[in-house]
Amino acid sequence: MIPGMMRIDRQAICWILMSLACGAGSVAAPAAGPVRNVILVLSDDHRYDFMRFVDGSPAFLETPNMDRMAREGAHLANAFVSTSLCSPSRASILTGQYMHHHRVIDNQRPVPEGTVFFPQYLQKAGFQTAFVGKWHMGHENDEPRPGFDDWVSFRGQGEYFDPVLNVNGRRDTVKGYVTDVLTDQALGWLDENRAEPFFLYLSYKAVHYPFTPAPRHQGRYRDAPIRYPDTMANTEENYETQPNWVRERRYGIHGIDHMETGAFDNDPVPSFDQLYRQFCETVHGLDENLGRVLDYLDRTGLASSTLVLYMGDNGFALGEHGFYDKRDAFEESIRIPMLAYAPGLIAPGLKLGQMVQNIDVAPTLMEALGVPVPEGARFDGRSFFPFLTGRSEPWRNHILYEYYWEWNFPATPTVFAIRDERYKYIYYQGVWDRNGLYDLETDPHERHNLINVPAYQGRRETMRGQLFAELERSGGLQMPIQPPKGVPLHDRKLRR
Ligand SMILES: [Ca+2]
Repeated sequence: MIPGMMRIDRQAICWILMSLACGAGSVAAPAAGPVRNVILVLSDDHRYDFMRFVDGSPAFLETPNMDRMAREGAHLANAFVSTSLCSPSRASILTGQYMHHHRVIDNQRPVPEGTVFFPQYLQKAGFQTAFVGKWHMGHENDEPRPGFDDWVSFRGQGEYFDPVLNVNGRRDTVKGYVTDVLTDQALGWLDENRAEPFFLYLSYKAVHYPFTPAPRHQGRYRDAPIRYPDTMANTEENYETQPNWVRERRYGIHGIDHMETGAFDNDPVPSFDQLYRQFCETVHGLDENLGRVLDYLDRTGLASSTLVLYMGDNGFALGEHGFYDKRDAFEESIRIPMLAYAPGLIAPGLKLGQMVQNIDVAPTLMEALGVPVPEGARFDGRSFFPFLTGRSEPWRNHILYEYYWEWNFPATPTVFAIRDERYKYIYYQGVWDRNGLYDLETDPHERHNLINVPAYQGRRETMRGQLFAELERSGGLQMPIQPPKGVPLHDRKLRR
């Protein structure tokens, strides 16, 4: 797209600096990793289980390309975020750090100065880098960010149709459906920059609310039957053991009784069924575009030298616990879809059960590309690359989760959680009635909170102790308090 002098100059300077660092007369060797190139594909709010090949996926949903990635590559079946919100999770992907380190704590404020994104390391190592799509860290700013030779983005959430794209500093309206448009931009960049090695970050707006399918897919699942989650109904059985805030969230914009309504109690509530089907139709268009990327790699021969990692930025509840959002630490919120595709490197049909997280992506992709982690870089995550190539090594047996209460969306409290392969302990800062403890094996829908069951007191104490010890060691007990900014949404409405 922009073969400009800027890039050439920057790369040339990098090579000179690297040569100097290696001693007079020597030339730094380009990275020689297991793969030459990486395409990181991110989607927004795509649930981990809304891929047809996954058990529990809606039976009518068609995702042939995600199915293909799983069949011909790897499915990371236990992938999680460390915080379930767009901007903080994106910052964790790009820095390899927990939110309590990178300090992108909400969707409104810009990234703190001095933040280093891992594509900056790739750039220094001689890779061509490009960003295409939704950035969403700093709401009003669509300007190029550090780490990318080429840049295509838009402000904040962007639009589903005819987006105004900032292409390397120049704004233009591009006609079309945003998922198609972003794929066009990404493939256009590949066409012009096929000189390897490269790193392309393709970040889709889909499936974020308002779920908007491509016109060609509108109504595709019009008559599809919906299987409602077990925990969706407003019954005592569903809420008896949960903290009060869980039931209360039903009555706000992140609950199914008032989701996405206007400011007044009597504003009409959209049809849950229709939203559910539109979500699926939007996923279908996302899948179709993922297929365009895979087909391009096959057609050009790049497939043999390129790793494609597909993932979501956070989960999304569609009725579970009466919720219609993310942010919380229940499974639908913290799990993400993740697929890796690299023919010749990743064995077809590989299914990985290790618990991996968004903070692992940066070290993983750097290892894939053979770029050493620079001294002074601080990754909280670890590379899971060895697992993709069939190697085994010791791995974590639990993950940490954090979310800070937001002025603008007050229904969900501050959350700290620890999840191992069977149990999850959730601590709510400032909530007085009860915390959470779930046995995911006997209670996968997290309906029965065991926090006050005497037989589980030992486990509760142990997990809480471990959670706070690890947070303290990591510096995660210093929560930033920001001055309120923007409008707090009047979340609580009358019961219906
Ligand atoms: Ca998101």
